[in-house]
Amino acid sequence: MHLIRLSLFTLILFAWTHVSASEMSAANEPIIGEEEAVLTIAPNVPPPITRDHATKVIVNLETRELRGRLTDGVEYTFWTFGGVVPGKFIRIREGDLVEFHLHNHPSSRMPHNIDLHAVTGPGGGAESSFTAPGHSSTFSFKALNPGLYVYHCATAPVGMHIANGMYGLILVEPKGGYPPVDREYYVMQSEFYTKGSHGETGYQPFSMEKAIAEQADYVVFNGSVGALVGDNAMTAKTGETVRLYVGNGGPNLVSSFHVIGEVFDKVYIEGGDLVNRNVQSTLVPAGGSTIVDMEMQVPGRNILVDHSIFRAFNKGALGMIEVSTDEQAVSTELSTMVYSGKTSDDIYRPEGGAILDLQEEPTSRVAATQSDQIQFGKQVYNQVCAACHQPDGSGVANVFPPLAESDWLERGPVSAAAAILHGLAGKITVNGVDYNSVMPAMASLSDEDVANVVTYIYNTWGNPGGRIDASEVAGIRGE
Ligand code: HEC
Ligand SMILES: [Cu+2]
Repeated sequence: MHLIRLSLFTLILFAWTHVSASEMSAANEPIIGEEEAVLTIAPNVPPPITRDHATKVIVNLETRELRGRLTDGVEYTFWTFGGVVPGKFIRIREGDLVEFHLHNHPSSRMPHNIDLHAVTGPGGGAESSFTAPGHSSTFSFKALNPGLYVYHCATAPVGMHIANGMYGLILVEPKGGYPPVDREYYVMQSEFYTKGSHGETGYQPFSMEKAIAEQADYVVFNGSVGALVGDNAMTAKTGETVRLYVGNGGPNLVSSFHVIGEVFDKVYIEGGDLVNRNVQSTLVPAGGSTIVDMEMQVPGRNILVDHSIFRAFNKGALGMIEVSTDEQAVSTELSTMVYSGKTSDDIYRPEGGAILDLQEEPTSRVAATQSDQIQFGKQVYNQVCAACHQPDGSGVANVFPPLAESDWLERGPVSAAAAILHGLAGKITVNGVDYNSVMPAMASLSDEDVANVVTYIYNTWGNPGGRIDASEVAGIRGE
């Protein structure tokens, strides 16, 4: 009895030490030899690691501030890791000891540093790597966790360093490696905030205000508009498997990463171990990553987008994978079975034939009585005014003045109608509170609509009553 209990105890003890030993093994694995890391420029990825042991890897990365093309006709001063945006791709193996050398080019105006999300240690290396222009810093770390990680500059103001292009990816391959694929590419999304609006030509400085407001002018893959389009497109042949190492530098936006015309066969969610299958769009957080695998069965152009779709078609978040037919491969026949292309174009005649004319809703309602005016005016209010002044007329503190019990309305319906037609700007006082903002002119509203909405607000929320009609509004419009 005693003996059994003892052996049970040793068994548990053995299991416990065994588990913790395998957890610790990345830290304890002996380091054999030394090599210099091969760093690549996007969309290229360094070759897979074939070593079956951990080694000491030397990484040399240079920060540099360079003027370059953001889109055709638009120049920007990029702050870079390795002279490129996104920064150069680093590939190591789980258990490796990395000796990291960060060099800040003498022409830099700013100090820089690096926070690698793969690092276990304070600031991900940020403190130890803080480097003045014309200096180099060295620190070492052990790659304990496999996966795909973002690195970025973390020098204050951090947001500004990231917004200017200081981010990239480091891949820590698991001990056994990832399953092999035919082609691997590096894609990194990010946004730019410029003084001028999207497309405004010339040199564009960074806009801190827009970055804080998260109003991106450009959302791009690989550092500029068109970096993965046309001659720069990624390529593959039918029947091949393509893996994308995808990162999001942000600084603010979360990407709804999607490839038009493909389904991700596998997604290594957030760049970690967990594999999801058969995914259409996958989220890539700012400061996060994902790995996606696709088999390319059908020839043609596959378009990479952030499926927050205005970013793709209006701000630049577009890329391409051109898939050409591999004539040798049997897959040609297969591909036409997977997708036929257009096989016919016929006339469509629905039964009954006649197409109903859509009766257009009258935009403007002519009201015979004051109570009709109030009723129609309420609809105009809810469609046009409520967004700012709120459905109950209470306004928004310090921004939009109230219309409910507003003493400003003592000026009379003519003033209110004029404010709607011509807009209202500059300081006004409503119920003792100052507002200094702008109400846009809403001259596209018809005379009836303006008359009705003014009559509505004057007869609602405890306001003094009164009315104005369309002919009076027409007179104010002409002023
Ligand atoms: C885009 C937001 C916006 C919309 C839409 C808007 N307003 Fe305003 N409105 C304002 C702002 C801002 C002011 C204060 C302007 C200033 O500070 O000079 C204002 C002021 C007013 C005032 C005078 C101040 C008060 O509180 O009595 C009236 C009356 C008014 N709006 C009526 C309307 C009506 C009616 C509509 C719909 C037809 C409308 N507004 C739509 C933003 C808006
Ligand atoms: Cu920096």
